[in-house]
Amino acid sequence: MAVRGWTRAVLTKYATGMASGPDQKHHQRQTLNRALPDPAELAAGIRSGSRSALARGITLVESSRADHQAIAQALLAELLPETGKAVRLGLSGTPGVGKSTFIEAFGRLLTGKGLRVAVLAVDPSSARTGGSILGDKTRMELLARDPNAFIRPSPSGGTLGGVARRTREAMLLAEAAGYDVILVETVGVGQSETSVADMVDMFVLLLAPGGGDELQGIKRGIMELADLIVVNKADGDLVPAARRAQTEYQAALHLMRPKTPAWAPHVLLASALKGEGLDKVWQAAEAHRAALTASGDLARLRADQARAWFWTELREGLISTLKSDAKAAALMPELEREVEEGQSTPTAAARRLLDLVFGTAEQA
Ligand SMILES: Nc1nc2c(ncn2[C@@H]2O[C@H](COP(=O)(O)OP(=O)(O)O)[C@@H](O)[C@H]2O)c(=O)[nH]1
Ligand SMILES: [Mg+2]
Repeated sequence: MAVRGWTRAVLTKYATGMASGPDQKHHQRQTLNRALPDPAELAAGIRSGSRSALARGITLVESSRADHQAIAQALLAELLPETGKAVRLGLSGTPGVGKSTFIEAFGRLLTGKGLRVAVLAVDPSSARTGGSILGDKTRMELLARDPNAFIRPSPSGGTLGGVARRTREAMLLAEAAGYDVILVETVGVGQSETSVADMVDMFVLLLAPGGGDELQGIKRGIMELADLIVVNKADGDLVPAARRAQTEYQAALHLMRPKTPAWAPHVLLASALKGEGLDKVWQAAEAHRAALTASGDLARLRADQARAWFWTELREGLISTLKSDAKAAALMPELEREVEEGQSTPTAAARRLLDLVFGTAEQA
């Protein structure tokens, strides 16, 4: 396999960079083994359900070090046949809507049914805020201690694309570890909803009860992503407002074109705080999965997502190849200036850079 060949090359490179005496060699091999786990061994640990092996695998996936990435990719290649079995759910909502409270209660409902639940997050702002999950882990205290749940905060730092990729790969590892449901949380800011919707089977939008103007504040694009809307906090004095919101959102959804004829997005009421309405949310997730499996949409959706992810990787890989090419990197500022000053068209400037690195069909 190409990935394995590449991994071996990188590992060999690291291993051969070591000192020569037999003792030293032995010592350094041990150090290497400690620092860099064997992908097959780690895969076995993850398969067996070891939480520390899964956590270690995710740490490798999140690392930007070339040697860590090589092992992470070997690990993923090893475990790929065991991925894809989980129900992949996305959950989004603005801060304060009750995501953490919901995940705690919903997660415990699922583990109570004998299901194993992994909670991951996509939060590109987590470097600043400490993470959407980590920041309020107190709201998930019981779930965090549940042996059938695994909670992992968002990888910190990096671009949304980078964070999303690491979360996708963490999701694959969690699936190989036998988790039945993967919940991917994201804070409702900017593009993160789209990137989560692009990696899950079902996207759930959590909203709070509010007046009519509430509806105006929600971007149409975000509502279009939703397979299910849950109006949270439908308890106490908020019940009438929650019912009104349900009617309004339902009317708004009717005006949108559904993603597939197999599933009509709809609006449920819940109280994460009181644990009410959560069973209905799970029933909807099961019905969604059954409908999309029967129609063939689930397989198509996942194939589309994998293909789109491949192209994203390819684009990002090409850009970083260009940037790490010394000649190209040296030419870039000059080309940027020419484009800024109108001396060159962006097309021609990009062409020159590509020709420099890859050559042209004419030259070949
Ligand atoms: N009344 C009521 N309050 C809730 C409910 N769910 C969450 N909250 C409260 O809303 C606040 C924000 O909740 P949190 O889970 O941290 O929201 P997050 O920022 O989306 O993760 C907290 O004070 C929660 O106790 C609910 O179903 N009903
Ligand atoms: Mg939260």
